[in-house]
Amino acid sequence: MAKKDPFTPTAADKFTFGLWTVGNTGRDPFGEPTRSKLDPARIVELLGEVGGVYGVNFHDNDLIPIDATPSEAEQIKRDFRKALRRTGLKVPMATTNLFSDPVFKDGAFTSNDAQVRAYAIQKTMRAMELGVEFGAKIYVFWGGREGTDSNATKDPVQAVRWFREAMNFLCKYNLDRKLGLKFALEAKPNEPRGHIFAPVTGSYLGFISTLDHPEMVGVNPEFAHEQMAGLNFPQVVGEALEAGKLFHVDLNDQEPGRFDQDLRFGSQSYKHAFFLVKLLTDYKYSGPKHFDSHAYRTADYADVKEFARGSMRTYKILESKVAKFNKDRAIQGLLRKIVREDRKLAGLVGKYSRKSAGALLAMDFSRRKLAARPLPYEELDQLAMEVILGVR
Ligand code: DIG
Ligand code: MN
Ligand code: MN
Repeated sequence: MAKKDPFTPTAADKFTFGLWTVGNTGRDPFGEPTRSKLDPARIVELLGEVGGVYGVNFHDNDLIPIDATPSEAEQIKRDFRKALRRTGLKVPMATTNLFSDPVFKDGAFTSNDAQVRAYAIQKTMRAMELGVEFGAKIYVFWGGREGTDSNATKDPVQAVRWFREAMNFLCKYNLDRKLGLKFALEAKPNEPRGHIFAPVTGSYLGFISTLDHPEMVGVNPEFAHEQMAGLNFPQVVGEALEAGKLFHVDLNDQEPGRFDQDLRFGSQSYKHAFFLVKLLTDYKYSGPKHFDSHAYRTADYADVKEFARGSMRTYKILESKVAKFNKDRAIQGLLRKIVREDRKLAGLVGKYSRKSAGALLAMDFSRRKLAARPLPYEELDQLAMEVILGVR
């Protein structure tokens, strides 16, 4: 009996891809498509052929072209539903395309034109219904066009207020229609706008608390987007997890200082990828793991399938390395040594009182002694690297 490959994905991993990811036709700002356009049902079949994929996500217009007639839309939905049934794939997440059509050239929810803002809300309500029709439970908002190319064109204060107005309206629509969606806001610092509003996940973590229904809204951090902003993705996701707001996550990869490459997960920054997988594993993240990425423009569809397989396989390989890290006696010994708790201080600092403030003020801390404490971080990082490099 052939030994089971321990890195074979299953639906239990909740790996998902967007129709637009494996369906990416290779077009870029400097070149025409290198792959034929596949219809949604064929993309679902392709993911079924890859094996181990849990679900497929879509923007409204990935599924139903913006100018489709009602009968064309019904046919597309019938074919898509049949392909989902045949492959067993789910639709965990849906979202709205508020960035492709020229009407959104100056933003959607933050357009300077009230009619465009209203149309964007209307389009999103319809897209929410479409997502729920296929079982989506999470609804992502990525404001690709919400921003400026010149600060002269938009008041950043007003932009936040317009965005909040749209989100409050749509939260109420979600409640009113009992759609049961959880909203996940996705940040990106730039591209396609020179400066996108809410550039990083942290911007949204602050914004959510100002909404009428903050409980309904979380974040969808994307690896490449935070890297584009020069941030440490595992730390970004840690903040979202701690806030109870990690509703979804977009996995891919990125080289520093470049356009949004949406590279295959783990193909560049595998140290950050390792610590991200460690965080999601240690904190038992149970949401979808969405590969919002695409194959190189040079790939044909056979290679696109390899891209999808490689994305999931790398995640599973890193999971096995996290298990090694968490069981490694030398590493765990060092971790126990470097973190020093103090019960007396915890009682003092953990809960303010005049008494505790007085006691703290009266304390004598020996700075020199504290500064002299050994912190074997080189040793620890080397051991971590040896796990990642596969020699431990
Ligand atoms: C880009 O990273 C954005 C769009 O692809 C989509 O709106 C969102 C969902 O993953 N990510
Ligand atoms: Mn991206
Ligand atoms: Mn994304």
